[in-house]
Amino acid sequence: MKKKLALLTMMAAAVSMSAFAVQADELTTIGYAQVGHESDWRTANTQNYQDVFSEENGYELSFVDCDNDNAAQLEAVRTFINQELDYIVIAPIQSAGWDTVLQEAQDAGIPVIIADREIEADASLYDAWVGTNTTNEGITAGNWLAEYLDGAEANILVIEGSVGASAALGRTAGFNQVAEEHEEWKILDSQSGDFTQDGGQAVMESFIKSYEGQFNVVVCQNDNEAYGAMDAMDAAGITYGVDGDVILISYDATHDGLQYTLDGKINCNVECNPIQAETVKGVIEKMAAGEEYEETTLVEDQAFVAPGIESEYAVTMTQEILDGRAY
Ligand code: GYE
Repeated sequence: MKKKLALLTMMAAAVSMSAFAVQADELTTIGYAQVGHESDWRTANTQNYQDVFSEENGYELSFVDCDNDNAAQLEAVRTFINQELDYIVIAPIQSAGWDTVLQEAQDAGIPVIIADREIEADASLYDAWVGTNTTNEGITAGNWLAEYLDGAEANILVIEGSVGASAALGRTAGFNQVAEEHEEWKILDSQSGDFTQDGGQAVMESFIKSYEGQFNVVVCQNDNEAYGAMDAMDAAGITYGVDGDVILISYDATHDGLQYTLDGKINCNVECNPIQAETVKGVIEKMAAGEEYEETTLVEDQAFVAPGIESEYAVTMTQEILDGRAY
């Protein structure tokens, strides 16, 4: 009896293995060259891709954390090409330098979707783009500040994101576009904090050494930089937020960033939505079915302000809003 049972068990295993093998063959292979792990935003974005491009959803995700290393990202894309994956998704660390590797992917017949950030490459070199308009985010931050200051003077310090990243370039360009309309504003300095908390703290410490007592606005191009700037200002006894001497503006509107906004520590937080994988999956599914698909999909953003602030450009934070956030 035991022998028969063993034989039946082996046969069942063989059937399930062959079924698995068939299933494995049917999985759509996706290469995702991710910027890195520099921020809470990035963590949320990575988790979103891992949740959406799962085996149970019919995908095999080859995920590479490129650790904000541009050479590593180009190498990851070339590896995807050599592995002949079905689709390649790139969240580009840098805006520049993509033409050659995109041509290689196109020559290999592998569709490429650029996600999150933008690149300086002809649109004919990739198949679709899904991301946010960071220039508009900068304009929103500037418009809110103008509304909040209502003609008052501003001496502004800016902690920029990673050098060469479209998210930093866009937010800087958008904010500066509004700043140019206000002769009562002066941008005292603008330096990169690499989208990290350590970077934000180091730049803020340097700013305090150079400009203590001269500034009343700090703009951080993401929440993690804002946390670092807050630590530096706390250490220097500089107050910020709705009850402080310094107006603090941040971007990303991640959970903790919105908690600080709800608490009045951050005056205005301009959202940049990291939940983009479902949209990318929708584009890929249309490509696979040979259907028309959107070559450009803008992920909607909004802005939030601390309680007590009413704004044409932003929503006033509440606990209910915070509790309802996806990230
Ligand atoms: O603002 C930042 C992340 O590319 C929009 O990169 C993204 C930016 C985001 O590190 O937190």
